Amino acid sequence: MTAAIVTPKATFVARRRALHAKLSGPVLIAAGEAPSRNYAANRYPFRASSHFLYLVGRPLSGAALLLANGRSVLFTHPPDPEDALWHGPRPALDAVSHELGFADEGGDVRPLDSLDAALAALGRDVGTLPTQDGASSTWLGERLGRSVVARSGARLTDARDASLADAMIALRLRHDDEAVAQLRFAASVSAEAHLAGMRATAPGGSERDVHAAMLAVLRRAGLEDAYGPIVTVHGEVLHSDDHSQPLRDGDLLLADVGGETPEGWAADITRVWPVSGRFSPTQCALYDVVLEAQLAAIDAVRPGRRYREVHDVAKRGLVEGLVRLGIFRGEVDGLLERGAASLFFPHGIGHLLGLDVHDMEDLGDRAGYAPGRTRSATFGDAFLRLDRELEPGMAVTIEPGFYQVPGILGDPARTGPLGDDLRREVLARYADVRGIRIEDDVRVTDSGHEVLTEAVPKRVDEVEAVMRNR
Ligand SMILES: [Mn+2]
Repeated sequence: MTAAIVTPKATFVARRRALHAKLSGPVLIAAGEAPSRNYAANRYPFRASSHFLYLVGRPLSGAALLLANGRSVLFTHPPDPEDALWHGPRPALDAVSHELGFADEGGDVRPLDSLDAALAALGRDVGTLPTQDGASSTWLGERLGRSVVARSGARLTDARDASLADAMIALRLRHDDEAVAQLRFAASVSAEAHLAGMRATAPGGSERDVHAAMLAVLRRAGLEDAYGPIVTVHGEVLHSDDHSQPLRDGDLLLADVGGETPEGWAADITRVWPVSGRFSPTQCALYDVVLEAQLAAIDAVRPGRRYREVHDVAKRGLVEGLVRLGIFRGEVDGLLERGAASLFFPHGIGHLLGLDVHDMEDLGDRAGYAPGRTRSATFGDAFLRLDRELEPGMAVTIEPGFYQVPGILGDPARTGPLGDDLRREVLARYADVRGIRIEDDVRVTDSGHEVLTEAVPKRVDEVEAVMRNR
């Protein structure tokens, strides 16, 4: 098992310095609150804001980082005699200051109840970022004397907030060496989880067996889920969160599972394997079509390449493969123009990966789309989450799929343009494939790319070999 990696405090100092250099005024970045579940004292596990984690590295619930006039000041809860009884003792503020590098950079760590006075001294003329939930927005809004938006997709109407968002994006788009080490750690443990999932799969079992085996690997290594795990024999339900189905001989199981490190860095891996341990000939044929499209898309990842073109490479590879199988008839360019790819692959080829599994999607498309670019209006392409030129240091996922979604294949508005060139009598032979997705995490290097998740087998013979030895 890979040992946990702790980012040195000098990295957080360097990141805060880099942000200071991009700021034109004071900013406050809140960690967020832990929301309560069924009653106030029973809380959801706390997950700090990714922007806060990027700059501070520790999930300090309720804390906030103030960057003003070149100084970094962390406001957090001071030790309380009650802590020892309920949660264990908290470190003294000057210990936190040394541990997280604030002392080293001439910054400071102060009690949270002195934040309002510090903000008042700045005339509360302070930029901030959208929060993760309503409670955090309320808290932050009270501090700043204005409303602060919650959650993703929010349009930033305040110029100070927009400028802070752009500064964070400029830093977080390209990962530093310590971020890459975290991504590798998340990838390596998540890869082991997928191998454990393959080994826990057997006819007569349940999706829950596989789900539990995969999560056990993550938890033992200290990782939480980076997103809601998908472990399903209904891969055509793109984000299924049901894990209750029985595993039957002849089913394909789709697992989209990735962990996040204690510092918050994510992995995002999808594999598909046969419950029986052997792909049927029809499953094998379609799986290979998706795999070829995925390998072609990964091959296209390099600096300067526009990510939308990588999406197009995957769409073309998929349609070429489906023509080879006889599911489509005709010439590939024309089929693509008539929406052939999105009938079976109705989502984007992937997204940015970092501290968020969809990195910085809390800022809407501001991070994913280069200035001036907007989402396509075309079905399928509209779900593309990234449209930038790739640059060294970026990390993205590459995750094409093939799904037989009844709501799409039964919709004349979608299938009509293909007419008889969608050969349903051929498609009917592939009824034992409901959903396939193959997803890897790929880092853009100076000369090309590095697949961070290559430890998870994906060729048919490799997957079958793992399952033979289970
Ligand atoms: Mn993904």
